[in-house]
Amino acid sequence: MNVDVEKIIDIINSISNDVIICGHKNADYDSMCSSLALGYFLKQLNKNVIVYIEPESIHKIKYFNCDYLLYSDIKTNDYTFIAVDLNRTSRLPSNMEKYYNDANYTINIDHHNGNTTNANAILSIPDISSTCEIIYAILKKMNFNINKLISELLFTGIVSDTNLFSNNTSPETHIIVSKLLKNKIDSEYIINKFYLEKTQNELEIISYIINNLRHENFYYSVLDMNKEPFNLVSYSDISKKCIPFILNREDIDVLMIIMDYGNKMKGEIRSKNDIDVSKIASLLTGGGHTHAAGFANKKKLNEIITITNNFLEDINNGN
Ligand SMILES: [Mn+2]
Repeated sequence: MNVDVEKIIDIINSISNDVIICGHKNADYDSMCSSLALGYFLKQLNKNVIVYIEPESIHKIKYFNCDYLLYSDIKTNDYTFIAVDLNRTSRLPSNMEKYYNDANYTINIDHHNGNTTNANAILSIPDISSTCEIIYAILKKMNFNINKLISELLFTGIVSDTNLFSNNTSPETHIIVSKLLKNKIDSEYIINKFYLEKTQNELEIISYIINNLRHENFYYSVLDMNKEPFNLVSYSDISKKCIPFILNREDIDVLMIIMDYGNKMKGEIRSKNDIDVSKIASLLTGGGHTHAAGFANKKKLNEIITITNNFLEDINNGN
């Protein structure tokens, strides 16, 4: 059932069992930080809550000192499962899907197009910058004290999902950010640490893509994910820290980075024009936003290229 912010507040207030919060697999900062902010908030409401962060990502959130919120072992049978920042249950970490399916009640809070989670309560706002911005709206409406920790978490998620305020923002996003900044958060550190700073491997991937771009109706590059440096960088870091850099090239309007894992293909698509790449992603078993989307399938490379070329040709022909 689709609900609005007011209704989700009623639902959250009425939770009397345990709570498990989980974002999408290959989590980015919007997913992790919205989970932690919501977890912290529910803890203040005296709910028994745990947040699941994939083990390989836990080091990324050390700065926030939220270890006490993290999942260790799930012993409860009576719980509400809150899935954040995802629009399909297949986007959950694979070990968490059964916890979603076994939950007494499911809540989904998200901002991607085309929600298919079938959660008991779905708060889906596709035109908003980030799940962190939705969490802000919920906390604000509940008159919850947005302290420094919450401000840092929400700021980090918004920076990550908007590519440092370059896309998907609204006037409201900037108003919210200005309020978060008033809590004396170290925004310079956060922007550098979580967004601008790159590892040597990330820079090598950027360099590889720049030198191996192919062009048909769109620009694309194929990464062999079983080889270095590609297998040394997480999917979300390739997506959030490397791809925006490539998209800066002035003549690139539509960009696809195809990641070949041998047994499956994954891809990230971006556009700078009015082409809705979530439509391309849905043809390739995926989804996302108008200007940023992703997919995963077992198709051959040439099939992926052909499907995308055909879609873009249809648009060029005005169909
Ligand atoms: Mn997000």
